Amino acid sequence: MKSNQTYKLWYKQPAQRWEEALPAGNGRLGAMVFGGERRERLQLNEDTLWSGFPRDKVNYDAQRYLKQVRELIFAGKYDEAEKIINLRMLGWNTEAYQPLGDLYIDRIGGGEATDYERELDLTNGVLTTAFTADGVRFTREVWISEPDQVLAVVLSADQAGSIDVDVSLESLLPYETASYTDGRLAIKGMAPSHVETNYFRDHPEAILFEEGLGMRFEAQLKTQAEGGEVRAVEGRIEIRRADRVVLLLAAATNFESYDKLPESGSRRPDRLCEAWLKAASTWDEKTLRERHIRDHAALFGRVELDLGGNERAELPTDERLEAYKQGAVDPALEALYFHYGRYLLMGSSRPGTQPANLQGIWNHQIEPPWNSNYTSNINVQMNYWPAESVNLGECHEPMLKMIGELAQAGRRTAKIHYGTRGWAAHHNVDLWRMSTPSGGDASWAFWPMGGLWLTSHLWEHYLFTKDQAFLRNEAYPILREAALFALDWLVEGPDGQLTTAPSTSPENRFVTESGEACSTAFGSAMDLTLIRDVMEHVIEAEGILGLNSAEAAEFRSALQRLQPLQVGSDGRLLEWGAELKEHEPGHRHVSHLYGVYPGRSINSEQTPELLEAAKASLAARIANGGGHTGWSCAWLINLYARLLDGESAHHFVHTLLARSTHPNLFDDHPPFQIDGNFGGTAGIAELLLQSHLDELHLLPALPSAWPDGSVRGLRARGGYTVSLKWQNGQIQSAEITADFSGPIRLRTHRAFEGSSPVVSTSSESTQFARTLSLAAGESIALAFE
Ligand code: FUC
Repeated sequence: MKSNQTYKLWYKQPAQRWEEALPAGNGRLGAMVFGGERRERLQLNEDTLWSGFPRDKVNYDAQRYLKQVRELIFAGKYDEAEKIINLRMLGWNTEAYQPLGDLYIDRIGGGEATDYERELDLTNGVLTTAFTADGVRFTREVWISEPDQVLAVVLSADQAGSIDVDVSLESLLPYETASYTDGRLAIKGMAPSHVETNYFRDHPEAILFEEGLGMRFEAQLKTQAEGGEVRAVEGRIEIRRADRVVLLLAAATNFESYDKLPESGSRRPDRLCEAWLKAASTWDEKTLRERHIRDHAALFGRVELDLGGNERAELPTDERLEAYKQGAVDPALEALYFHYGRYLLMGSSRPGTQPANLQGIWNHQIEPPWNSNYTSNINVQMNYWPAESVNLGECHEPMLKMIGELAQAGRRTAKIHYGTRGWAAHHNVDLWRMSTPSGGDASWAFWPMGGLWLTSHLWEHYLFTKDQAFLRNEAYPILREAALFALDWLVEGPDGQLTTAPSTSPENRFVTESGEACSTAFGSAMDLTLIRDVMEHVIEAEGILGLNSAEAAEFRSALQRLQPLQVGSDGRLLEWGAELKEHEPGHRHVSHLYGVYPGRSINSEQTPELLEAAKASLAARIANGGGHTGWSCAWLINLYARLLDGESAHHFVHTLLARSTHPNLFDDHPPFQIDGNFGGTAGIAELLLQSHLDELHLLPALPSAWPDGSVRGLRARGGYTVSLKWQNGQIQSAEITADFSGPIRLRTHRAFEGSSPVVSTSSESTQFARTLSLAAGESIALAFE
């Protein structure tokens, strides 16, 4: 197994806890593989298995208070306004993503295991566990196939007749088991009709089961053994003296659509499982494996990052991470983390599946942290930050589809809660596309801007693909309605400018005059940035599509009157519309810096003063302890990349890995939350290539920790694929392939054929740029002088 460790996570012992197990997934079906010697555990997930059912969560009372709350805010009575919001204008929490069950493989008889190894090979998506017992070498392979929609476990041994195992399926949810003489095993179960938030353990029945309301699920397993005997006994399969065993598992729920009660539909999990198992069984094991690898490698193999220094790959990943924490220099571990982020996105988000939630698709708890939902005030967006740039554009699809569904569901929310046109979503979303505010506190729950932020993903997908049909038919209508919501949400402030009220800046608070912590004011920088962006995107989209709607004129005039971002007396960017003292100066959210990243409206070319203010805000946040959760740290990497500060960015790459990473390289908020993995992956790409300012900036912020390296296959806005090589911190070669014909401006730190030096207001080093024309499909290699 030890050959080519570059793309492997590997360990010398089985996982003792869940965060040491290794993930497999095909976007829909997920497994955490523990690699136990005596007892193998595969903890299983299916991405539609959630608690709850479609139900109306709007708060019909909310709008009654809107006018009064606005008046209080403009009178400076922020805490009074917030009390009313908390009491009257919020809603209920989301439902929770559920664990499906566990597949156990118990080894019967035999002695202690030695020479143990387990690994995950990112290149082919196959997990392998191997050990020796009683002189026999046992090997187990696991993969989850996207084309065949099954999980496969292959048990083999180097001596005939040595496989003696019992196979069983269990679930934490109520279930029944059936085993069949032909070696089939099934569990049928039911999800809770509701999981109530119960952080304080004060709810006597937080997990509720109601017949007809909870979703149904089923998992079926099929056994194929060579040699030996297979018997079905009381809920388990006994396999004795086999030479080789293949277990195929399929799983499904009766979920059909976010707005349909599963029980009322016609989707039969049993039939789906049977059909998948039947179809997968038509392939022999070798073909099944090849079909999986072909599919996996086609996506995974598009990008290759080499940051050098691969010596430490000889260490097991947990020991390697430990050494890194102690100060070992290991750029190849950072590259592995990048590749792992790509693997995780492929594993948790494929066309037709649900989007990656707070834990991707991997969850073992009925009451997971924050319901393992879609948190849309940073987290679910961060999950998709790398999607386009690391060349996994199709993995973005589930997110884009969810935004479309939210745009439907969010119309009632916008109308009933706020009396506006368009659609709105708030900071928490679930399988049922909840778009209303959650319960709790205004600081997180009152944030009708979630939908606006989400729409930036539609726009970005267009920018990267230039897919006009997508823009016309999918993105534009949703963007337009989001902008209509924004238009109606804007109010005239006392100074006559258009602003937002009530307005929060995700989850931060300020101190009121009476000394209380409060989150509700007007005109937060993030609100204003998101509103400006969405209106500009609609106007731009109309230009591209040759449309000229009446609303676009309204958007234009609103943009003229929109309150601008402001710089405070200490040179920092104001987070709210007035200069307010922060309650937690090192807060983990840096929402006011949205325009630096993931947005682009704060940049050195167009808004240099705001950029300076953003830098000052960022420095102050960090000086006060900011960036302390995994995702928060990952955001800092991306921000510093955009500030062209590779050294600071790398400092946070290091912090993310050293402080916020589990032994299986899952991000640790704490607890496990997958956004940091994706944000880290996006940040590493952003250090090597940027394209947000209508040009390709090659190696914009290369950290000195990566003096020599190469990257192949990154994507840039405009439809470009880019490969780069560098040595001693200097770019050596660049190859750019264009999907479309047209001009392209290139920029980098070293002169190349035909380039001229660039005078930049903010960058400290000289850069060189040139505009050239490429034909569709054409590749060019730059020659450096
Ligand atoms: C946001 C963050 C928290 C956490 C939660 C899931 O509310 O502020 O840190 O990540 O989402």
